[in-house]
Amino acid sequence: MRLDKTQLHDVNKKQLDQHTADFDFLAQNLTKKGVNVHQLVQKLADFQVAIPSWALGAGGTRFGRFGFQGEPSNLEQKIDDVGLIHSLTQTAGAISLHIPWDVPSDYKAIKEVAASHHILFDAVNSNTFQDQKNAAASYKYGSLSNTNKASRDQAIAHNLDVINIGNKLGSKSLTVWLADGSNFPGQSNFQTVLNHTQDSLKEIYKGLPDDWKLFIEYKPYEPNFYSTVIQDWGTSFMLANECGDKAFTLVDLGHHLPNTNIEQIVSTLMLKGKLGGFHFNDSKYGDDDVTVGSIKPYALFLIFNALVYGMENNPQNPYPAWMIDASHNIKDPLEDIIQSLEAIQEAYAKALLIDQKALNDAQNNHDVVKCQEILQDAYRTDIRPLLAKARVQNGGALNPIEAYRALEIRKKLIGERGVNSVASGL
Ligand code: PSV
Ligand code: MN
Repeated sequence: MRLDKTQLHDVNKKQLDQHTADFDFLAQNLTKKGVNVHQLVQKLADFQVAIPSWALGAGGTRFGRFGFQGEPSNLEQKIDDVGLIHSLTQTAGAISLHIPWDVPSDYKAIKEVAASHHILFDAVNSNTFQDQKNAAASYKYGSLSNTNKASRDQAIAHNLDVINIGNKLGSKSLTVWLADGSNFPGQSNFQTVLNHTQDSLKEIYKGLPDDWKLFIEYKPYEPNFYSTVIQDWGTSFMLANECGDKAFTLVDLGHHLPNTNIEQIVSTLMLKGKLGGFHFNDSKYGDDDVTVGSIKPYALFLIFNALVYGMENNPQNPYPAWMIDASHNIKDPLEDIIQSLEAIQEAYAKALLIDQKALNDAQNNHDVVKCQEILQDAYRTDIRPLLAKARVQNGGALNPIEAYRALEIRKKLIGERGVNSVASGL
């Protein structure tokens, strides 16, 4: 289904007076403080986040999965869902595909569907954490790191296939996340598996087109619970460096042990020009299973402060590829993604409000209290009218969740796809 612009316009109309009053009040105050509001809104309007093709259906846990009615059951429908989110938020202008879950059968047709929604194809993701039907070799004991050469070769060949598929769609990057690791002490030799991983990544890197990037994602644990081969940013950074200039580290917010200082990791990587990709989610205990900004919004703001600083001061770092990477099993997935996008934009806007010049002066004067005041002044500003302005300016909804519900989008999707349609995903 597609959104009818006039319907959206009608929903917005009811909230327009209140929005205008809120925006004018905020814009006046910010202008008094020397903020260029127009520029700020434009930056928000330009900020786009890719939606992973696996997050459009209900997620699951190892204890089961509760489906969500009207899930997209093929790639075209997944792109339609991203199109819906993008129409409402104007922030989701790209999709990130997971191969082999989402291999297009008709490339031309799929590209046309995406183009009709103004959706680009962002990084393509390989999958060497599951054995596919009729696969010759198994990944049970690892993929790129496996001591069995046949498994390594198969995993390398798969990544090269993924590059090929992405190339036909216009993607420009490959994300490699490895589940490889061990469950028990002594199960594997740390040096051997790391060497195999390095060699395998170099083989993949050789097949990377000149204008492509390789993103190497890290994760401390799960599905393996004793060791993970690419467990932290240092390992990823080292592997990326050994591969070459087109290889980068990918930071996924959920892939850190509790209380890790992620903003410091981001700063170090950007200084060294090696932050390539970024996955958004939030977590209380581990991994990535809750909505962005729902648990630690202040931490997200501090991370965005590091990202904004890097984007403004580190020309050696490419513009990062942004993606939401969350998958849980309770909410309507589309509503959840809309909430995540709002939280991302909110943290970004607040980070943009930080008076960097004043902060730098306070840092140089060792005025620690002032440093905190500057950060918290930005964080405590209710910037939501700026987000609404950026959305509406691009043709989106003043309040995407309210519009989604007012337009009964889920009900219509169920009508079109049925109650039992199931999306592939994590
Ligand atoms: C597993 O943790 C994971 O969520 C990784 O973050 C990847 O990005 C994603 O799956 C898809 O492979
Ligand atoms: Mn991820």
